[in-house]
Amino acid sequence: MARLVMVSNRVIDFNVAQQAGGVAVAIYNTLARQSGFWFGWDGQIVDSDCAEIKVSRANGHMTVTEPLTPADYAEYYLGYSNSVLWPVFHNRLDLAQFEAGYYSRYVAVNERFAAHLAPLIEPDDVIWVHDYHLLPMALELRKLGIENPIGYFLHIPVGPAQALLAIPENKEIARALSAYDLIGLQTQSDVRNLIDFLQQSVFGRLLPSGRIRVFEAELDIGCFPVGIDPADFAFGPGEVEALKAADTSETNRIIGIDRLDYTKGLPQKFRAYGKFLDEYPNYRRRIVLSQFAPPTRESVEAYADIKAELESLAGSINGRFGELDWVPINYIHRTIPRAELRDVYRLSRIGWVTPLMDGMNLVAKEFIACQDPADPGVLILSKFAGAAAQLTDAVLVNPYDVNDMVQGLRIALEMPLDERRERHDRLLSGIRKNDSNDWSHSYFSALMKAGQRRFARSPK
Ligand code: GDG
Repeated sequence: MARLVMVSNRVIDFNVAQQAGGVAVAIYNTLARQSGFWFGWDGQIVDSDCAEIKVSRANGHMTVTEPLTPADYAEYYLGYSNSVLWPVFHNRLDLAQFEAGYYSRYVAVNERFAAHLAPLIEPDDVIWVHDYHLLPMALELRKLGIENPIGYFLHIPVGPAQALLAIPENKEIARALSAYDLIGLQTQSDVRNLIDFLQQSVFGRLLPSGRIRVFEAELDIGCFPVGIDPADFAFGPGEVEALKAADTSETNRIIGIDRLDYTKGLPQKFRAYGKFLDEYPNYRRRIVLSQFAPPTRESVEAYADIKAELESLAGSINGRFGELDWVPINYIHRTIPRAELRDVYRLSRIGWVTPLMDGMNLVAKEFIACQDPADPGVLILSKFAGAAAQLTDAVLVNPYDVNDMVQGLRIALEMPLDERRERHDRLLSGIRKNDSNDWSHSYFSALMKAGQRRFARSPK
């Protein structure tokens, strides 16, 4: 079988517990099943131009990593990736910072990664690049003569073409995309938006085959919704009993787990929770919202703003409704160990996942996987998460509409057991069917086919 070379901005050490972040979780699960290696940044920032490349092997897995310089970190990572591409693709043009210098550093880091990766590529390797940090990777690898199939999967959503067209380098981005054999996206709506963008930015032409012609290339763009591995969240014999015995809480826990990101709709969630307590006083003392919000990209201004806003909202709700023996919001701004996630999900009656826009959202799927089928909790899910296209049996809400959020919470809290079971049953079978294995297999085989088509077309 072909070796799979995964390329992503951040490589997570297979030796350490997994950290927060959906992309790492998805790649980690795939490489646990297929031979190959994982290439990217090791998370270190080193003040030197002669970056040292590290090869590590652990439990049969290989990673090849290198550090970034402080300027790379500021301009490639915090700058172009997280202050331009992330907000624009999430349709937040108001938060985009189009600073001079960001783009050239972004391309330079991609060029350097490609120069370090190219010598490691063998003829039968299949290269799978992940996410918005590495959009130009295929173009840079092609310049170095790499002819292997190269696929790209974008984990984030694709906002409307009008937003993408505002990026000063939008034509360069379209050209960079055209160097891939296959572009994978999370939803059909993302596929439509990207095609629309390519048509408007560089006169891309939709072909009868469904592919799109961009410059000289014929691109495949498809929808491959990322899944989880439900086995990661399974409970062994006796584990649930021990967990329940240790749980002394008498309130119904509502769980939120989101990186502290402005796309995750956390202030909207807190405001809706405050309104709910106001309108339904009989629920006071009976529920607690436990919101984990691990820190992320803290040096980007927009992230510091959201942190301050949330702290103030949590403080004012607790101040207004709290009692000596009841705190309505339990707000935790730390990363929790992955091993504990499963228990927290299981002990919660409600999973409250209401991003303003999200590529997929794995937390929604993880919550479902952890529930007791005989007495399951209820998932409240934003209509604007990619996951909503699949998880139609969740209580779907509009996070911008505070009344809809309040009613969603009420419906979830009051849902009868029969209905909870039926909904959970359908949700769980969907998650099992479209799991992470299915995601990587279907993407990988589509990439092999797309690679063969390009090979057949290229001049001999
Ligand atoms: C991107 C896209 C897309 C969270 N907090 C902790 C923790 N997590 C884990 C969760 C989950 C993952 O991180 C988060 O994944 P999401 O999918 O919810 O969100 P993003 O990080 O924004 O991921 C997203 C995803 O890529 C995959 O394609 O779904 O739309 O934005 O697995 O459990 N894990 C630990 N401690 C925490 O505090 N250990």
